[in-house]
Formats: sequence, structure tokens, C-alpha cells
Amino acid sequence: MTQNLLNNLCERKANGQKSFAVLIDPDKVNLEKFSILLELCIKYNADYIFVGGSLITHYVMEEVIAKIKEYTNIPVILFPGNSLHINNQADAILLLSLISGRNPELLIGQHVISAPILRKSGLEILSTGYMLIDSGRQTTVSYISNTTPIPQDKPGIAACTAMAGEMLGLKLTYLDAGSGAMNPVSPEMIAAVRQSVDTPIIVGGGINSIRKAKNALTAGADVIVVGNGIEENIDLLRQIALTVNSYHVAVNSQT
Ligand code: 1GP
Repeated sequence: MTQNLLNNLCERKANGQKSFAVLIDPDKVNLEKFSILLELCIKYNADYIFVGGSLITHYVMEEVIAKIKEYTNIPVILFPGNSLHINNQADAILLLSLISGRNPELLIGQHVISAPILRKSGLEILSTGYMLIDSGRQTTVSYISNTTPIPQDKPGIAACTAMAGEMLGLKLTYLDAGSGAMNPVSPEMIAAVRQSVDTPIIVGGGINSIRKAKNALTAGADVIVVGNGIEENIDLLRQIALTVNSYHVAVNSQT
């Protein structure tokens, strides 16, 4: 199975290059206006398009991915809530093990059910230590996953959890405050995780301003994921893309 995206993520991390993933929740897509969003993703060089969510009620995943593929070659990475969200039109899947929680279904159960389907799918498998971080109020993902997020003021727990995930062989670490989070993952927590693992670190949940994006990137996030903020203000896509790009320029000018 190819590991192009994983290799690319690791290379970017090694070069200090930051990435921007636009998260598309199929439930919230207006297929008629979708082309505008996709054109902005192309214009501002979004690095990845994540598709998914913890609860999908409108089964338009197929149409959403087909439309993305019609417009652009930006890699489409599934961000699934469960095994029903596997779709082999995408390029890759974040195979999430919810290591911050103690729900065996989301640590290994769904993975066992999905393994033969994934093997046949041709999707690149991105094994990911997925950690939910408390954001000040309960999010859909913590309710649906039936897990307790890591307290936001306990960076040490996050660091040890990420370390354990890396020791178990997980290739990426994803710190998520949950979609529409009141507070994003704190810079202190991102920095603590950064010091404890070598995997690329993905950070998302509640990043809805340039300031919050900068905080995450400066603290050590390699990829930032933005969904809700762009749904509310489509211009945020441009703002975040330019912010991420400015880190790239800063790195290049040092060399
Ligand atoms: C949620 O990390 C993602 O799982 C993105 O969150 O929708 O709040 O940007 P937002």
C-alpha cells in the first residue's frame, strides 16, 4: 500500500513546512455553492481536504467527493466518525484510534470491522493517534464517541498519551478540541505534545481566527484543520491559507 501522503507529511515536518487542511462536513455542504469553496481551496493552495465528521446524517459523501475530484487534485483525506464513512473515491483515510478515550470500539473495534474493506479500498491508510481535548463544553464528537476528553489544563496527560500512541506505531498525532469548539487546543498543550513525539501533529477544533491559527502553528502544529470557521465566514479560508503560507516563507528565508 502506498504511503505517499504520509511521506509527504513527514517531509514537510522535517522541513518545518506547515500545512492547511480544509474540513468539509458533508452534512453542511450546499452542493450548488460548493464550487465557490473549491475554487478558493485551489486559489489559496489548501494542502489537504478532509471530508467527514462524527455524525453524518445526509448521505451525500459520494457526491461531495466526486465534486471535489472534478475540480481539483488536492488530496482528499477521509476523517471518519465510524466504518460507515469509508469511501474509496478518496485518496486516504485517517485511521483514527481514539487514544484519549477508553472506548474499545474506537480504540480497535471499528478498525477490526473495517480492516478487510480498507485493505481492498486502495485508500492510503494514515494511522492516527486521535486525542480529544476538552474545549469548555461538550462537543458532538465527545458525546458520540462516549469518551471523556483530556482536560485542557493537563498538557502532561496529552504528552504521555501522544507518546504511547507513537510507541504503539501510530504515524500521526491529531489533537482535536472538536468541531466548533469554544476554546481551541492550547499552545501549552500543543508544545508539550510537540516535545514528546516525532510524528507530524495535526491540530483542529475551534480555529476560527488568524490569531488562533498562529498560536497553534507557533506552538508546534504541523497541520491545522479548519471547518466550522470557514462555514461561518468563507473569507477565513484565504486568511488562514496566507497565515500558513507565511510560515513557509519564513522557513524558506532562513535557508
Ligand atoms: C474538528 O478538527 C476539526 O474535528 C475542525 O474543527 O470545525 O471547529 O474547525 P472546526
